[in-house]
Amino acid sequence: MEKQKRVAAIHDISCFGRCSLTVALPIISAAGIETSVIPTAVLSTHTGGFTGFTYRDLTDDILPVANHWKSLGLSFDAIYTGFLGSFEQIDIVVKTFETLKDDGTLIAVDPVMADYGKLYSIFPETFPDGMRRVCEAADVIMPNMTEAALLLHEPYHDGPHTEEEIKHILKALADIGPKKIVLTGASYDKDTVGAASYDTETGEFGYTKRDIILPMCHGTGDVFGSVLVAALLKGATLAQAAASAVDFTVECIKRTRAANIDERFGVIFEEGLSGLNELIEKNKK
Ligand code: PXL
Repeated sequence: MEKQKRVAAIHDISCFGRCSLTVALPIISAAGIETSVIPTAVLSTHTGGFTGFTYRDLTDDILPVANHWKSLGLSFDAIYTGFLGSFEQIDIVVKTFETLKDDGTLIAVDPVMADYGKLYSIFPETFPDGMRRVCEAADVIMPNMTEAALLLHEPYHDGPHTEEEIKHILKALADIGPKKIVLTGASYDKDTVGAASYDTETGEFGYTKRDIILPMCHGTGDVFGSVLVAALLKGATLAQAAASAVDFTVECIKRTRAANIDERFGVIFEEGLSGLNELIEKNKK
């Protein structure tokens, strides 16, 4: 039997609302990958649309956890990080990569900070440049269109986009440092949206699109990122992994829309878990 892969997922725990660790842990585990966690903060809910949430900062615990793991000689096939709770966590997360990575570790960064043309109000204007430093240390990044614009200091506009625009953004993001780029929310016409990818090592550009389903649901970025990381560790190419992430996420959105639940409650991903490995394998062909 092939040796089981191991991921370190470094995100907050939003206790209610299905995002960050409450999504990454079940999804990556369902793909058969051991998932260790470093919680960066504990919140009663995520910050998207809820008010009055509690926030327990765990910034001071991140490096001690990493150092303890290092002392145990643990090694990781990937380190996956997303929403960072404070500016201070930026340098700490980069230090954590340095502490835990070895030659075979894939550093996957979702630069969660913005959507629909706007930086999340909880973050200072200086945050995107900090997030750019985290991306510099990554092997694969997965920004949405807004995050890409902020990382690149380029203007944002709603879709549709031209193919030249998307290729320009993918290449400019690769110039930051990561070898693999997945750009979500890339749209070439008004009815569809998808994920565009660029692997600088193979030169392959990929694109998977689906019909737009409105309104948008919360937590889809973390579902997408978790499937992407799982599929990459299962040997998918970047374009194949992005296709699995799109397929899985769209099924979650459809279920959630059909159930007509509050859009802040995250997406119904649980029903898709038992078919995740099959989906990843199907897209590898
Ligand atoms: O889904 C990203 C995310 C993660 N964690 C927290 C958030 C968000 C997005 O708003 O608020 C706490």
